[in-house]
Amino acid sequence: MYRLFSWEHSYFSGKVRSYLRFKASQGALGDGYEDILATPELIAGLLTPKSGSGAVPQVEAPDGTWIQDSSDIIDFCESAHPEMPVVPDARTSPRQRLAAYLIEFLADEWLVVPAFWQRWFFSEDGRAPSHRAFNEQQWGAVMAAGLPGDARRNAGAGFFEVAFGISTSRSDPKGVYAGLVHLGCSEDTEFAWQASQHRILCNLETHFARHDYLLGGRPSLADYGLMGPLYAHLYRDAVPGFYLRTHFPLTTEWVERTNGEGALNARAYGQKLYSLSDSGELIGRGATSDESQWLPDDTIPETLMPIIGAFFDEMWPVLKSASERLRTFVESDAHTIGEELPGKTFTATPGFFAQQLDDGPLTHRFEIGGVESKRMVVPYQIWMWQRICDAFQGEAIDSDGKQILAQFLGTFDGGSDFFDFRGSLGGLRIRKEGGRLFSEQGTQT
Ligand SMILES: N[C@@H](CCC(=O)N[C@@H](CS)C(=O)NCC(=O)O)C(=O)O
Repeated sequence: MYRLFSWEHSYFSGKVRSYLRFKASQGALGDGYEDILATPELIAGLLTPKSGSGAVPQVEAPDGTWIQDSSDIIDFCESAHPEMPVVPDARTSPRQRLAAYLIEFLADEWLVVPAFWQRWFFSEDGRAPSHRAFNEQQWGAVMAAGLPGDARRNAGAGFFEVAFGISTSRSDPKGVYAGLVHLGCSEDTEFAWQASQHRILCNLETHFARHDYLLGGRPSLADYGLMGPLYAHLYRDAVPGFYLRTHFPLTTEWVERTNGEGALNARAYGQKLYSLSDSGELIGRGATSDESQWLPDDTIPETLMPIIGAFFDEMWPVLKSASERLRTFVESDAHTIGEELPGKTFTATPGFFAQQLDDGPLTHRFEIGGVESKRMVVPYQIWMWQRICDAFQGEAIDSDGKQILAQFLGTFDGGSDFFDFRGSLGGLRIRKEGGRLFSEQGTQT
């Protein structure tokens, strides 16, 4: 069995759990998986020594391989269990493959900002409505697992003060509050980030009026990627959860469908809808749209185009500018190729504060919704871009496929540069070892 170490309230755990549940439900995950609550004891004594990172989710494969990072976990399982794939094939479906990766990227590394903001804004002192109590309880369930309910709640409340300085979140942001500022979500930009999320939710609601999943009637990496922001933060957390249910009912239904817990009305892949024959027999058919398949002939649903458009309009310019800053830093005397780079996304990495904060070399100006601000460079995001480019290299794609992709990318502002990773980074590559990132000089394009 696989072992998934996760939290119910964690962004990236929601992504991996729903994916593993799907694979297991299709008999495509060997002996299945056990979902294990990653308590502080397990994080300190097991996860961190194994991967160099205390982040969740992490997975131990049946052969003992240890995998940190939601994208690596999915890549590992897809290659070990190719049945019922969630990533469309590069040769037969290059557009759908690229769309799935881009939506995962947007969900992981752009929507993370507004989704985090929602959780922590509505937990601050004096907010109305407030879901602080719910948030304390869900964190306490991890911090003091197994203790009585009120002790769990107190543990959550204490942790918010000690780790995140919640009562001084605005005047002296710490922990997650500092992380939001490091990612460019400050008093100047917070509502522009919310507007960005709102536009994407509106586009999703339009899409789900026609299709049950992002690529049609069957789930893909795009769906599991979007479960990051949509499950733990925008669906489970009480204030955004109310807003999602009341304003975006189809997107809410999609969360239940994609989470695969068996919500009957939501009609998950593999579930049947029954009608009666003339003689009163039950006749079953696939319950999801589009004959329970991705759209035929590598077609991108028309309603998906604005969501991919959001990637190119909003996130892509920021990523390009971040990659220029990273390249300049790596080529400077301050760095030697092969050295470690800052790690995962939520906050600046200890040991790199001088680079990622204030006006350090790993900070840059960016714009959101017409507001200009500053944020840190996150090398992990450049690694994700590299991972997508690698997924279209070599044998994986033929020249027809390349042409199809060039045409497709040409329909988005700046899209034609997407596969020029090598040109943009000047040959720099990022090597990921468990939860740690290092620069390296590459030969691959
Ligand atoms: N890029 C990573 C991010 C993982 C991550 O940052 N997880 C969060 C929870 S969703 C976490 O563990 N935060 C607490 C910590 O880093 O100590 C992934 O895709 O798995």
